[in-house]
Amino acid sequence: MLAFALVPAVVQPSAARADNPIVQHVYTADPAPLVHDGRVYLYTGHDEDGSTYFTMKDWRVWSSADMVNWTDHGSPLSLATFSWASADAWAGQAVQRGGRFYWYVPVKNRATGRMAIGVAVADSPTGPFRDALGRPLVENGEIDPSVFIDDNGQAYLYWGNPNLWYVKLNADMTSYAGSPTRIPLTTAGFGTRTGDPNRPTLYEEGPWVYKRNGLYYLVYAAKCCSEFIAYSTAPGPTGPWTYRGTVMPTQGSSFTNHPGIVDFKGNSYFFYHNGALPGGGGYTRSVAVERFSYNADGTIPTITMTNTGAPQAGTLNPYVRQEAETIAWGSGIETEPAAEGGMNVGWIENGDHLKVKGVAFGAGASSFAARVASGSSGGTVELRLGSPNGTVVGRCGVPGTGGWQTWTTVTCPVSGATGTQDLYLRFTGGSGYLLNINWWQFTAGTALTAPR
Ligand code: FUB
Repeated sequence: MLAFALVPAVVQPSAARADNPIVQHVYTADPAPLVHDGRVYLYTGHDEDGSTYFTMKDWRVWSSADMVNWTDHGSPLSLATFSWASADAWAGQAVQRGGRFYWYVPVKNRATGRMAIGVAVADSPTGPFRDALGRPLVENGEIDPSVFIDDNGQAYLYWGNPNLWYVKLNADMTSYAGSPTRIPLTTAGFGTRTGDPNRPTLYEEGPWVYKRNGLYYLVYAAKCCSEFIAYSTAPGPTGPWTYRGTVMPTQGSSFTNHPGIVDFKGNSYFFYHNGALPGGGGYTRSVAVERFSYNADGTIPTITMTNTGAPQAGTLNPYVRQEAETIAWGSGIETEPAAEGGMNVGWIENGDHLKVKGVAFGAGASSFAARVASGSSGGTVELRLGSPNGTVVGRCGVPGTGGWQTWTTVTCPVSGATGTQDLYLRFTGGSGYLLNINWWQFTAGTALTAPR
């Protein structure tokens, strides 16, 4: 934890909400999910606290094995990654190819003052990402790149507002063949917009392209400036597109919305953003997710925003090390890079808590260990079931360790934690910041020894 003067403002969610939006401690926008190796990685933008414009400086990565407990991987990509970019870390998408991860993002080119598309590359889905080219991949003043790789290996980059463009990417994913082509925005392809003679169709921005059962889907934000999500389909990756209607109606307090769709563990998921957190709105957005099923004819049903979100896909194992920043709902906390690696939860005050959903204790846990640090006099980690005020199954004292990144492992006995439960780590103590927590792990059975 840094000096208190540098502490960011905390987004304070109300305790009564359920588990959607999926991140509570920062505002997130423009979701781009990617399934890799049994997890869904979620790439988002980041709206600054109190923002009054799309003042966006970095992107964030999150991941989950169950769609409800999300691990914060911090910010492995920012404007600073692109030496030629000056502003506007807007909506992008990451894709995987040949063991590498390519993240396409729109940013403002300092030299031209126009929006351009940059591409960053990494060897892991969580980065670190580096600028692949040292210059824009393509620049025509338009935004919101989306990449689709067809079954034959041909990759396509789509982007645009107010137009819609595509170009064929080469196999290196960082160069392209031919020239960008403008997709005809016909009313047959993209619906009819009334009231704006300059924009006769509904297409606005945020394309998301994928293929399912041989049909190509193009999902997008429609009709500024109380956007809804619409989609079109085509027999091929470049069209001709046919307008298919609404995926998500206009709803909530954000005037933009932004789609991302993946299949994960046998179900389909629709990611979007809204202004549903306290302080939320058009420039302080939050990413949320809903599970859905395609209709039998392949059409997408109308999906509405909820504050419950997707059901949990599986359970969480408390008997392996879990990162403290794996959270279903956080109240009052922040995260930061940990000196030991990864992220830790910090800025914890009396009464703050973390919810971890669907924890499979099975026959029972006997002890709890946590990796903690405290630059003050510490506090207590209460282990509660079902709610922040639910049954206490353990209490772990945390001493002052001499620094917010001076880590030690504390253990405490546990009793009464059986079956599958929502676990709450509730933090108590005096005034001010109490402690940081990096990871935790329960031990099964009756022994009261720490697992490490
Ligand atoms: O987040 C900035 C911009 O708002 C995105 O690029 C658009 O898709 C809209 O969501």
